[in-house]
Amino acid sequence: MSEIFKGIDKIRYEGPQSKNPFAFKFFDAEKIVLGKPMKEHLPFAMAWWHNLGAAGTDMFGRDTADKSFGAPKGTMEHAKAKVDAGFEFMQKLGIEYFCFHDVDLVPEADDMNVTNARLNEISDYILLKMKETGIKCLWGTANMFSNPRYMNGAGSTDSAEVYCFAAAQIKKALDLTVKFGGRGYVFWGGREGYETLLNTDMKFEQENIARLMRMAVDYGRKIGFTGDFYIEPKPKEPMKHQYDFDAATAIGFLRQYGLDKDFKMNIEANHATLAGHTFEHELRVSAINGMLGSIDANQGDMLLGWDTDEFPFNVYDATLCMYEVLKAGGLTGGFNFDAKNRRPSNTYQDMFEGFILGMDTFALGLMKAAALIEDGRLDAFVKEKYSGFDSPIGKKITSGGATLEELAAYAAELKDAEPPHSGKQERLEAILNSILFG
Ligand code: XLS
Ligand code: NI
Ligand code: NI
Repeated sequence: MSEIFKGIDKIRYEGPQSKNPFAFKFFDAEKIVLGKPMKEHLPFAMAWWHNLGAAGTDMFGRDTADKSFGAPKGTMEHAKAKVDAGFEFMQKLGIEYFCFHDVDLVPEADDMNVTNARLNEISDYILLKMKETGIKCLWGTANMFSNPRYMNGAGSTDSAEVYCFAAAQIKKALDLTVKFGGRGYVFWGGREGYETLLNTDMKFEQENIARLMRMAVDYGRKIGFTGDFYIEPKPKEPMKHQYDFDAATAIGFLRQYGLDKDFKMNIEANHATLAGHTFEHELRVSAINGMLGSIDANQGDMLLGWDTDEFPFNVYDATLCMYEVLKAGGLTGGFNFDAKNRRPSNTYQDMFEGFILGMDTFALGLMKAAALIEDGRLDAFVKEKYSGFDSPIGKKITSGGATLEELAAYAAELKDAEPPHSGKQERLEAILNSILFG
């Protein structure tokens, strides 16, 4: 097999002063941060669909990039060329994981049995490459949103037959995930939502989605899948309203249907902002509920209202993300770059530079978040902020032993409460800046 990305060698760490576009400035895999090498804090993954598939087609124009990798598109030869390209790419960047949808791997046939036979063939080939290189699978998923049969939903469809096809795809994608030893299995419900309530039985649809997830858990556990199932929340796009709106909504859904022991969240930065939240908000909500699983590391554009899937370069966001991750004790999953080059960035070099940018941004975020924790001023402020609850009356409240009557009597005795404490937001933001740029 010949080299595909000719002229690009293994990407190495050269340090912040380097002007070499094909070197890491901040990601230094073996560098120890808070007692662990960077690469263990940051298990990066390549998204098969964007990196090996997306070639620039948008609503207004065709491909701008050549992702044929020397083979005609829509053939098994091309599917194999993508495997070769993907593994060469990951090896050159030192990326240890990949994520995939079933239909990212092979061209989908009209007959599902043919698609499945193709999946068997390609997964044998991928497995070989995995053994050869030591590269692992972060998570797998089934694409239940592109095929027109899912226009009314997959788990939320109005057709029992379509529902069976969704089940069949999940079954196969789980087989593949287990075959690859994947750490997780993702549900992203792109078509699980509605356009108008006038034609929608929301309760019926949500119950059916839960049944499908339950069947997936039962089957997965039966075939030896020990990893986590993930919901990847997103409020909208392609549907006007998607049921897994945000982490809080998805967690409530999982608890309602008894799925919370098997599922965690896969939080995507750009989905958080579409939901009107910050990335760190979604991470905190997941973490305090014990459900922070994995991350789709990308970045949106606040001037645009859709999922632009950009490579992350915003160091503030990456720092605040890594602050949440470190405080939560790390991820059980990893950092999947669910990101693609901008349409005019259409060369092989751009593919590498996108990942270098993203990996360096998260490496910076990790180091800055570690510095914030070591500095301790933010933690100390938050601790002090609630210290009024260390008083006898405060302890009575937090231990759950207080009654309304008692507290009302206490307030009546005081006549007036102490003056409210300053939130000191500006001081804390200044600390953040001094750690980032000091
Ligand atoms: C789309 C989602 C998708 C999932 C996997 O917005 O981010 O790419 O990560 O189906
Ligand atoms: Ni995603
Ligand atoms: Ni997305």
